[in-house]
Amino acid sequence: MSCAFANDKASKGNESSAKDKAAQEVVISGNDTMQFDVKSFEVKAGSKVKLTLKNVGQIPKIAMGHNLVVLKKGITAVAFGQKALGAGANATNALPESLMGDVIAATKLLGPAESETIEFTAPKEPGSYEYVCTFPGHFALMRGTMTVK
Ligand SMILES: [Cu+2]
Repeated sequence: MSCAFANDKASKGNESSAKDKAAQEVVISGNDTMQFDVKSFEVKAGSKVKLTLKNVGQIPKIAMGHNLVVLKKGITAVAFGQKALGAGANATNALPESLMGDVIAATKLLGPAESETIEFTAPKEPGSYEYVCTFPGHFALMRGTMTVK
């Protein structure tokens, strides 16, 4: 009786295709002049993505923190940045919980010399997906596009 149900995984989109190899890695840094060094990158639809954000600046987090938030299709970085402000985004909570419905993946807010690596699955639907830093005001400059092919 021990393992009788071990294979009883629900059919939850279990796609183990042959091309499902190692995760694609993307490394992006943010700096004290509110810039991402990578403003666009490409991923394969449905593949695993390993994304690292590094804050390479020196200004304290409370004044120049950075995160990277990948948005669902059709949501622009600018519109989302404004929405975040409207929802109360601030220097310690840059990404209010109430906005997570628009988000594919997000790093936490990083201070100087910090980095974080997140993993997510790229959308299956090809197209452009914008990303943004939601530290208040940064969306004006800190944004880019993930292209899913
Ligand atoms: Cu930022």
